[in-house]
Amino acid sequence: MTQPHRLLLVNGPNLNLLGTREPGIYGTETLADVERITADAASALGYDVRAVQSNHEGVLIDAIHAAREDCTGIVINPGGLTHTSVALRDALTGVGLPFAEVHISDVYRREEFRHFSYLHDVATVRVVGRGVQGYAEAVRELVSKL
Ligand code: CA2
Repeated sequence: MTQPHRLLLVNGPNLNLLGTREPGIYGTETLADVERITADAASALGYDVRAVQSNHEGVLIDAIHAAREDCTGIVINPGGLTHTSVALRDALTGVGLPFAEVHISDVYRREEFRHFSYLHDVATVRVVGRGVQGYAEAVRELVSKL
């Protein structure tokens, strides 16, 4: 069987608020912009993207499980779950797909509680503090390793 040329893009809690508040930290682009930037970067490399955003951990975990069927990699910004969720880590390691962890802001220049990531040692690629263009960088770095 030929490999699917598809990436799953996962955005976690509160990222639906992008572009509406905190522009000094997250910029002025919206979630729709993030999804377009990611899809354009993927398309240039012959990949399409299925995008999911949810404020509910279980919805994210179900989407990650479903990616086993038809995706070759995952680009994920887990939002605040980065710093709290063993369950999200277990979902990502459980499906075994290579994944890129993205953070729009430079979490290492923010509060101490944002410095730890439950994904840091299992992510294939990490892009931190590069703004929303970091999603495009993540696609390119991830695809280069697939
Ligand atoms: O820098 C990132 O991308 C984060 O993953 C964003 C999370 C934060 O908890 C992480 O520490 C770093 C928060 C996403 C919330 O996004 C908002 C966007 C606009 C307004 C309010 C929240």
